[in-house]
Amino acid sequence: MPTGGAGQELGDDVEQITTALDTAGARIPGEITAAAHEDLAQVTQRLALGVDYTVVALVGGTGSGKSSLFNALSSLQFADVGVIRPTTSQAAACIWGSKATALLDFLQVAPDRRIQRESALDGDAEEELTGLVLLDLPDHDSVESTHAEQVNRLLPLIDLLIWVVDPQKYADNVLHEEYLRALAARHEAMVVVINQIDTIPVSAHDQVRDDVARLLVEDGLADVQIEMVSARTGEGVERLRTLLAEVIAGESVAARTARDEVSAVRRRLVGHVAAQDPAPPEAEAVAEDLATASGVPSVAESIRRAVASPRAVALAEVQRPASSRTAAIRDRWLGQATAGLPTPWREAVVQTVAEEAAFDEHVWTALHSQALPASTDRVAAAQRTAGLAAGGLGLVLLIVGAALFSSATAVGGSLAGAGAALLLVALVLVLVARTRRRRTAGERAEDFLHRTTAALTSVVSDDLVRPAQVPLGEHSSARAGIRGDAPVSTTRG
Ligand SMILES: Nc1nc2c(ncn2[C@@H]2O[C@H](COP(=O)(O)OP(=O)(O)O)[C@@H](O)[C@H]2O)c(=O)[nH]1
Ligand SMILES: [Mg+2]
Repeated sequence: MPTGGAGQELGDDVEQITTALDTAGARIPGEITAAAHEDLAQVTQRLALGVDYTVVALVGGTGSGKSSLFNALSSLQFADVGVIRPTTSQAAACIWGSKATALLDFLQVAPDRRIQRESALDGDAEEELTGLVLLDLPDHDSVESTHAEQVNRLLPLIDLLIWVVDPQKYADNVLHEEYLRALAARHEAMVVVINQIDTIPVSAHDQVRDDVARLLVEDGLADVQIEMVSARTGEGVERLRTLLAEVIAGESVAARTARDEVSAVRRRLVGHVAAQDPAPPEAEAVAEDLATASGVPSVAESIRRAVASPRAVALAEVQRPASSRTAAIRDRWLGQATAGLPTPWREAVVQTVAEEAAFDEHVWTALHSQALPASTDRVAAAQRTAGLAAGGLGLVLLIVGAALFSSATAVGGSLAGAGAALLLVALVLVLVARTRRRRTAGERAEDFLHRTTAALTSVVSDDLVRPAQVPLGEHSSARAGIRGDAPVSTTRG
């Protein structure tokens, strides 16, 4: 098989879909998977024959000049021409550029009926025909049942059917042959070649062509191209070779068929994966919902107020959320984590995450195990106590100093001064204590909120997110493989 090209690409496609089916496993119904494998096996078979060839077959009645044309097109004297043997009972093949062994084996062309056109010897002249497999088929009027079978194998692989007629007998052996009509009906890429035009006068050419065209129209083959050639003189052979080169430049029927089969397999599978990969919410977001449901924000607020206050205030406690609340939060997460998934995939996700009761228990354990902080800042409390004491003492000194002022001015003045200074110190201490309490309050509330949310996040992570990642990841790669947007794993070349 030639490397690269459509064959390599389609082989990668088959591998990609096969891997996707393996990944999906039972999440795609067994009969669907089995049918897909069967279709892919057929594609593989096609690929084994090679899809980068262009198969051109010469058909027509005995003596029309198929074998002669085969020789003219290949510039070889390989096919048996009628003068030596009246009919060709065995197919012959000329191959340009490769051996096409599997293909010719499949078509039951005997090894000694194959000839290879070595492009190396021919140079550029034959380059444009590389990949061509030209077949000289057994004469259809000598066809036995074994040959009919050969033709049936061949038909789906033919890229161009060259129907050879001669100017004398075209009317009876072209269009009134059941066999040829059947061939034509099943083949859209066809050209009718009127051979042996050297045997009729040039003046009769148009007449013959018009007659054949009319008969083709009558048979519903109006679009078929007509070429006039002479295998003997070589007239028109070059035009035919140009036509072959054009067919070769396009994609082969086998490649197109394999591609269609691959697309059909993809189409049948695509409904068994989601159109989009679900995007479950982050664990942090779910943890915040759980925290709200358990009153965590109000507990944090009560911590802030209690610690900030100089008086002793009792802290609020975390409430166990109603199990219906945790169940609803779990359900909502599951809904988003399985959005658009076909049932078997959704069930796979549902089965892998923690059950309602377990989740509810884990949430409570996480909440419960978060210790509440102390409601007072000791340093701030001490600062405040010292401040109040200094304030009291300062006040006493001020009063005593004021009382002594008239009798002992100097002593009274100093006492009052000291008292005023102490009051100032007291004020500073009380203010420092208040600032410290507020800062500590903020820190402790924040810390509690943070610890609790982190604990809840790991519950959500352990119970929901992480377990679901397995089936969701498998779905994602199966989906990509089925749709054909997964990166190709094999190395090319
Ligand atoms: N004059 C002339 N004779 C031809 C031409 N092509 C084939 N023949 C002859 O027609 C006879 C049958 O040719 P052959 O190639 O064996 O036809 P086949 O039975 O279709 O394979 C042979 O005697 C050929 O020499 C042609 O273009 N001109
Ligand atoms: Mg022949």
